[in-house]
Amino acid sequence: MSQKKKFYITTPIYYPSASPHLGHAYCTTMCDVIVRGKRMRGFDAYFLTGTDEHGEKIQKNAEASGVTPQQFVDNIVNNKFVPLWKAMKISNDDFIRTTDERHVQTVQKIFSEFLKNDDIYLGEYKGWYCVHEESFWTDTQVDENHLCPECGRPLEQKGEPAYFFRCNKYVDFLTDFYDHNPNFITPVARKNEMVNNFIKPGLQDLCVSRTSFDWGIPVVEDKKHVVYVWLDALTNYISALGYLQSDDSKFQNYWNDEDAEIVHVIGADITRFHTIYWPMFLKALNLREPNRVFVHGLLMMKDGKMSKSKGNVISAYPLIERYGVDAVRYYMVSEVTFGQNGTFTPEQFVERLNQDLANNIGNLLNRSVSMIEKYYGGVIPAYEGEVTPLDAELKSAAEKAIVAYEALNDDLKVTEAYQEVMELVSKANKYIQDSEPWTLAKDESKKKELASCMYHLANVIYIAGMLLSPILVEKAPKIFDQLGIPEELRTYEAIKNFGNLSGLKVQKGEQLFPRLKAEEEIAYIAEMMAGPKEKAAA
Ligand code: ME8
Repeated sequence: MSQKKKFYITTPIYYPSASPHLGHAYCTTMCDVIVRGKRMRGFDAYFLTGTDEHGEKIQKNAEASGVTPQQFVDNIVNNKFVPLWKAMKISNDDFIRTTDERHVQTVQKIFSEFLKNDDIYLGEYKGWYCVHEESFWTDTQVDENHLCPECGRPLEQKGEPAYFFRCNKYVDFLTDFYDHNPNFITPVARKNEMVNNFIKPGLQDLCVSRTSFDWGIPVVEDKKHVVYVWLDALTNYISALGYLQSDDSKFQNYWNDEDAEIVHVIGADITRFHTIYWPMFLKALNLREPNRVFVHGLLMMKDGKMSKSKGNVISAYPLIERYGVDAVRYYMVSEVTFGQNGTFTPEQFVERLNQDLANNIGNLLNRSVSMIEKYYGGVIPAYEGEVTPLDAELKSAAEKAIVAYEALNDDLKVTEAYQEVMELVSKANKYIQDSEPWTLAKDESKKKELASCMYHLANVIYIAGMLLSPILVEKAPKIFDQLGIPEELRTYEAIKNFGNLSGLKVQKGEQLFPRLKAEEEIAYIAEMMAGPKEKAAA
């Protein structure tokens, strides 16, 4: 049996009602950075994303476009989502669509199981319904203006026969589960919101079927009903692994094993569904719970949340085209602390790339490779241990950075983990200033110090390049090329062994992180935001 630690990470499955914007790309990219980090460290990691294709809203959008719902979602998924993930270099292992037959069958079997066990009953639903959010709200959650508490749109009163999931049967389980798993919902403020806003006031049974539209998974036992979208949608996390299907080996490997770490990454708008109903469904199925639901913040624009109606939606494409995918990935990880809200501005985008990539890592690489060429004909001098106190300090900082990086990443403090790396890079730049290799080079008696300085610089860039490789998917290999790192040393385990690089031949290549002309680029992005252009699918 494999000894590798198992790790399963998911994004929300997005609605293919329109093209994905920078916010969707943000969530998917953060998950990609996390999973690449885990794979790099030797985990048996599995990454799922996909699309949530049923529901009234999609049906209405399709009607408005004069196509069938299936044609409508096929078009958006194949021409917008899949190409964007390819362009962002997203390394998902699977892409689940809720219209996939495998998913449909699993949902129907789960529904039948719930009916059989009396977890679901037929009743009459009356409530305030938001078409946009596809959720009902109770009287106590809606104020006198009858606007959706989530999106602010007008709600409609609706009544219809519907099946309900007996939430009350599982409330005690849930509160007990929260108590015993304090990290289940992170950041913790989100847990308090759930308890105070939904659980304490008394949880109503959840509507799990609808009859007023038919774009959904039919309830086998009662064909007038389609499965209401949240039971359908949440099930994706296990249907994609083969739960209740003939081949459930992935389910057994990544879910049905208490030692597998399972993480759902979501935005705050869907916390209720993932932290209240999903654990209840799993309990009713007698399945284990995920380890964590990580609620990330929103990427906003200066005038608030990105939304089509505001016309402030920005797509990742034009940014990737102009600045490269690594720049966009790096910006997302570094600018917005994972778990907090952030605002996209052209000024901060350009500033971030210039400060961190051009001035910090780019500068360190250029200076170091140039000096190794100048003083040693491009050959990294032999590692002779730490010759000066400055060498010792730098090496110790590098070792500490690796340890901190692992711990922060394991705790999903992704932004902080990469800040550690950039701090190491800053220290290496300062080390050059403090060591003054140009002075050492003039002094015959300082040959040892100069060689050691060059060696330490190369080794620290190597470490930083590896730690940044989950973000800089294109540039990290080019950093290694410039340092002349052979394939067998391009592993995470290898960087833990300081002193591997003696005698390697560096090779100055293209400028990997050119400095952007701030004014020009800020104007360019601002113009792009004013009239977002979208690249047609390749
Ligand atoms: O809610 N900034 O799909 P959805 C950051 N189908 N992230 C953002 C964002 C922004 N401005 N806007 C959206 C659904 N997101 C359901 C999910 S899961 C079983 C079903 C991200 O297309 C964020 O992760 O509305 C949010 O939770 C998700 O997109 C919502 O995507």
